[in-house]
Amino acid sequence: MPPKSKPDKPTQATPSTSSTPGTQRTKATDRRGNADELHQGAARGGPVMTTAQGAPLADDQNSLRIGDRGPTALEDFVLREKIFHFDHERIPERVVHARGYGAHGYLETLEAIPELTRAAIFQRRGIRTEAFVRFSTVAGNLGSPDLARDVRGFAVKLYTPEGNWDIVGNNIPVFFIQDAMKFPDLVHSVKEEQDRGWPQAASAHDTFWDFISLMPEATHMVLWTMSDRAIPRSLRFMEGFGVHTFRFVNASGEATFVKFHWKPRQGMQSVVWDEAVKINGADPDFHRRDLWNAIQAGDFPQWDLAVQVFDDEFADSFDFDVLDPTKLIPEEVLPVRVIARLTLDRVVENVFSETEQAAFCTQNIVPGVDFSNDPLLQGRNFSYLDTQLKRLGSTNFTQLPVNAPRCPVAHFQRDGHMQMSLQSGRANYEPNSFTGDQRGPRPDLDGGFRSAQVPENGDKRRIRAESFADHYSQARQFFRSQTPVEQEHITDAFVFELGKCEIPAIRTRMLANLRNVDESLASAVADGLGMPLPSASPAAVAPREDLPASPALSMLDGRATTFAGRKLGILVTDGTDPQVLDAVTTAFENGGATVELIGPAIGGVKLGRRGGRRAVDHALDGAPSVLFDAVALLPSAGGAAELAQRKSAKDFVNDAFAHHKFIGVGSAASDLLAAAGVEADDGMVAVGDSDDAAAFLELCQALRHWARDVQP
Ligand code: HDE
Repeated sequence: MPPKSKPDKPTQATPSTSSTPGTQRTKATDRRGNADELHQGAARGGPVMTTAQGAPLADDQNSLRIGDRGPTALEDFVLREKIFHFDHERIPERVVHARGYGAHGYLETLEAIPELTRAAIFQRRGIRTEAFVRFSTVAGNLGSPDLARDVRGFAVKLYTPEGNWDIVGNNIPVFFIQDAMKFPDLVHSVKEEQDRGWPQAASAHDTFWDFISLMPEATHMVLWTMSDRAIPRSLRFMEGFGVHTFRFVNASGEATFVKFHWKPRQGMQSVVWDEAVKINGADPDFHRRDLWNAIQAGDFPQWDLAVQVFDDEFADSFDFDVLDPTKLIPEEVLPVRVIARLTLDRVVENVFSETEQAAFCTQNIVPGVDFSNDPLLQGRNFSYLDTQLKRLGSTNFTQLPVNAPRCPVAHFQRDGHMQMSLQSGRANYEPNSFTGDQRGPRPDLDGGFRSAQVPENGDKRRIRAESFADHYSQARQFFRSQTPVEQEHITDAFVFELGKCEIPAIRTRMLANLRNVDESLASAVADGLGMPLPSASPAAVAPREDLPASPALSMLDGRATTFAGRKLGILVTDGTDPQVLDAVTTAFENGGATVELIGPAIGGVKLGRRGGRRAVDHALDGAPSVLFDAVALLPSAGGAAELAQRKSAKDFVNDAFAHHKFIGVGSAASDLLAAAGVEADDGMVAVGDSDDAAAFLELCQALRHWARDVQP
């Protein structure tokens, strides 16, 4: 029975004056206007909510009804407008890189390089250029988990005084394919299989490995995606790469080749696979939360923009074709040169308006930058512009605040869906005699964009250059440049991924390809799969043995590490010693780390030694140790005995141990360690009193205790 309505007065909802629900901005610079007006309106007792047309609302709770319990009137424009807009809230997600997270910041030029490029932002040291960066995974849908094994997109939009320059890169310096023609095939193979609709955000399935095993050119990149680079601990702790060879062009029109690198000043760090799987369950938003938290806490992530610059002579003498995006130039062969620093210092205000509507286009370059003939890059230059129209629905997407250049724009592109600018004047064509000085492009050499003058000729053919034919040598070089720990992780990843392939022939074909990379890798993967090793697949060019290891390709080899920017989780209970707790907290916070407390329940704990109550950040059941970079176990004796009975507490310790984390062990934690079946090793340090905190922090600076021998 429907409840009887009250006979007298229908309820009138009074909108709260503290909310400003209709606040909207149309210009990036219009940061406060509307909100202030609404607040002032509210203060004057005026309306706080309006329709999209601006009509003040008296009731946002109830639709317009005929009688108390009667039908809704079609006349209810308030309801219709609200539902109409809601019905159309979603736009198509990106066909790849759907899951992403963005932040604002700036690029500061550290070195003027006018001899290389005439780009305005590199003419003087100290120039600051506004930037927007969007990180992403590739294969997963918008709602997929952050810790999928995948490449990460690293797309940077620089709002320069000469227009927007987008460096749409990845966290891996090479790509799966050499020609844009194969991109739809690659993406189809990795996305959910079309007849069943799974798996989501995973390359561990038949169609992906079918395609990869049939495309030897993908081998180099899959070595990278099977490495820990594909499961970064944080978006802040990964490198970025422009991948393709681009060109710099100076004021005299002289061109050089250039490759772009982003070097994280926070250092590099990844998680292990078992940890990634568990993070995806415990916090699918792990990466976006981490970035948001860091920026909100004022711990602004930074990357150095570094370049590898080279001329035709180097390109001709280099072992591989610099136009082949499945190849890199080792830093030991051609060192990187730092020219600028990127800082991310502001989170977005609205994820849809900014991150979702951000439209990166590889074709967005500025005077002083140009493309090379890399066939993948050339194809991308079509795809990105095209895809924005599909996704954002109008050629006028460049007018959205996140996409709008910060410099003046002047052109005769007119009309189109959602034209936001008032295109005044009589003439909308060029040349014309109405617009005076602004009548056309700048004729002078210094001002306007000019393509690098490069002679081109040749027969028109569909062909893959011979110089692109070596598919295995750099894959081998990458594998051999990894530390044993990293090699083991790569092997485990291949075993896991190929183990998910149902069709044995696909696994066999991949093993045959891996024999061309490294015999020890191929046989370890075959062992892991419990399959015989097939003969090596025929290679178009025999893989080279003579490429020297490149330590720069490893994440662990000789890299300086720090615990700054990382997170310590401290397990506390009633009775925890406040002095030790405070000493550890202070030491880590002074070292630039974040400290979070985990208690048996979210209500907090009552510390020992008259320490009083202490709030905790997490309840144990919701905060597995995978969410932290290191853990400290500081329960009281009674607390430890109770935790020893709880599976979540034993898992907390077990996982921290299994994931090679450093563990600070309080004087009363032994019951818990014993219950978890964990034995002390060099990766554990006693934190029995306050003096131990510094030693614990020092240990944690190595990030992981790789020497710990644990089975995956
Ligand atoms: Fe992309 N890629 N891509 N890609 N890509 C897109 O553009 C494409 C490639 C990369 O945060 C799409 O706006 C083709 C290489 C990033 O918004 C689409 C080819 C690299 C992002 C597209 C490639 C990338 C994208 C999907 C081969 C690293 C996310 C939605 C010829 C250097 C940007 C969109 C963001 C997004 C096409 C290959 C990086 C469809 C055709 C190589 C970081 O246009």
